[in-house]
Amino acid sequence: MTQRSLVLVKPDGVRRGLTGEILRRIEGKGYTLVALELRQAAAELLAQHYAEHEGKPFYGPLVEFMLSGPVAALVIEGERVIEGFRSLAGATDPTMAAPGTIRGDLGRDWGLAVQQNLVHGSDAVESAEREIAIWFPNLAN
Ligand code: DAT
Ligand code: MG
Repeated sequence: MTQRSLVLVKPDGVRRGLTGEILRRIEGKGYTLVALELRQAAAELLAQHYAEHEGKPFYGPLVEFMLSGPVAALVIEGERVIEGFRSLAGATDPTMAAPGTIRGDLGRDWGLAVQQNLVHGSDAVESAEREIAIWFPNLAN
């Protein structure tokens, strides 16, 4: 089942120069890049992107962090890419993320909040469609 997923290299990943390493893992796995853009996200776009988390205690700090610098926004495509990328990314908390994953190998947890976990990846077909429409309206079907 070929799918598309919306992936973000978050500001910590771009700042730390890990964009290439993260792309290497995605391409190495065999997923195809459909879109790739370095972008300073606007607050309104992030509010749409993180609408499911509005009202949670970490929402404010999360949006603030995502505004702190450019993100690399990607659409990737491949067989079961939605769960496949989440598997590459590892658990949300970098300390708990398995070695071998992006967050497990490269995530930093000391003195940082959990939200600085390098990457975002869509978690379901519906959220991928919603997120691709937000970030890349030209690609929306
Ligand atoms: P994921 O990014 O693994 O899909 P999520 O959708 O539950 O995780 O949360 C979105 C982001 O919000 C996550 O990447 C980091 C941040 N976040 C989640 N839970 C958090 C918490 N308990 N404290 C601080 N930040 C959190
Ligand atoms: Mg999520």
